Amino acid sequence: MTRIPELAVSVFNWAQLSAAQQQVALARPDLADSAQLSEQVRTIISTVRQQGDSALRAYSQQFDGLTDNPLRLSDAKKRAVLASLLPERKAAIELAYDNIRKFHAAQLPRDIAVETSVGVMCQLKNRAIGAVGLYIPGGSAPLPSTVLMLGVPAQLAGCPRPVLVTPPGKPAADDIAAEILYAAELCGITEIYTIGGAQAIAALAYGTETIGKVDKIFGPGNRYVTEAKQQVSQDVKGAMIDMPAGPSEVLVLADDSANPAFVAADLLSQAEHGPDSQVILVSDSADFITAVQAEVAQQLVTLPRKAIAKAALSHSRYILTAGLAEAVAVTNAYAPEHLIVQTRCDDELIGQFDSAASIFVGPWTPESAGDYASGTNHVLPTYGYSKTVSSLSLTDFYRRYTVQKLSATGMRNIGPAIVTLAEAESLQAHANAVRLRLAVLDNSAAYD
Ligand code: HSO
Ligand code: ZN
Repeated sequence: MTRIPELAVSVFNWAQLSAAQQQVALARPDLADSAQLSEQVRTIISTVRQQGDSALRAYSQQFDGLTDNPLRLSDAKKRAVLASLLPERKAAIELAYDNIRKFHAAQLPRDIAVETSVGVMCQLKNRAIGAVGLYIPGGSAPLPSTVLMLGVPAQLAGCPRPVLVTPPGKPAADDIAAEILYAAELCGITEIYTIGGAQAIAALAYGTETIGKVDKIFGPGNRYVTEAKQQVSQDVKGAMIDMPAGPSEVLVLADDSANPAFVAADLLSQAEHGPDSQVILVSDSADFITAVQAEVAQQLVTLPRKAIAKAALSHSRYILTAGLAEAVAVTNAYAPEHLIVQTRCDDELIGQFDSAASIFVGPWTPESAGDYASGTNHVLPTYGYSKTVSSLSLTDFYRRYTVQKLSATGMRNIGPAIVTLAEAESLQAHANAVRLRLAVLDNSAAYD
């Protein structure tokens, strides 16, 4: 007999809550003790800027207990680690790589050229970003899947310099998981550094003796990494970042046609990510919520990461709604990173969601499918940002710019309107730049 641990999960009856209570029910956890955290991160960044590699080595000693971090992973070490990769893991990484590649290749942005008036040619062009830094979390669960989610679009876009950083391994800094290295190899990433945390973000953003500066930094990380990304993105000399982020989250919307064991497993798969993960169940059936609670308690006991999952579940919520329309409204108000829908009428509901970052439909679509192998990207906006920020896509690895060219005819066609608009804004120099040209054209028929 397995012992079922006590889980104090709050069940809310939505219709009985005041507007203020509803807000509390959908509130995200407060982001850490920010003033102190941001000061610590600021210090780390400025130390890396001043002292470069030696600061990285010192932090490696301080945070990871490593006396001599070589920083760059050598080819010899990479080959040795890769030789240990199990064949079934290799095959699984290849399957995931293929699907992620297929889905992202279809997102290729197209250059456009439009003649807006006769003789006025406007173009929109896409060019891959030059150097991209890919942050792969280490710690309690190294994530080779994240290498694919960042590395595949970087490869498809043709970014000339993809750089991977990941926290050092144990007992030696360059003991990096073979799965991470194989995923990197498939994505054509050769520059790999064994550094993590805010110091790795600082090194990517500003460069050191060993690590060349990058233009944009991608990938998830802990509070320190997230804060460091925020700080370097606010400095013109720093680097751009992919998206703002908070702790990972899932909302499951299910009715009593769903399988409580499936739903419980889906909630737990998110809960095991970290103690601050958010897990929400919204259902119009009280009996179903009770059944899921029992399943969660039962499945939890067998999980190796039960302590983490339990911590996450302690601030998860079960919300009972009066019907599915209300369940959709609650979901839209929360704006989840991941939304799992398991109801009798999934297809009717899908069009009604206006703010989820990634939607998983029906009993055979766990979040794990998108986390690993279906092809969609698992780097997603959290913390309600999905109302306006999109999931990571191929276009994030490009910059867009425009090109325009007016012929003499084009200038004749739109010049007078430009003069009128410039005068309306009292910007005479703007008007003159056009007037001078129109005068030349007026005096000569030689221009077409
Ligand atoms: N659910 C995570 C991604 C992930 N899950 C990686 C397993 N490995 C955030 O979307
Ligand atoms: Zn996951």
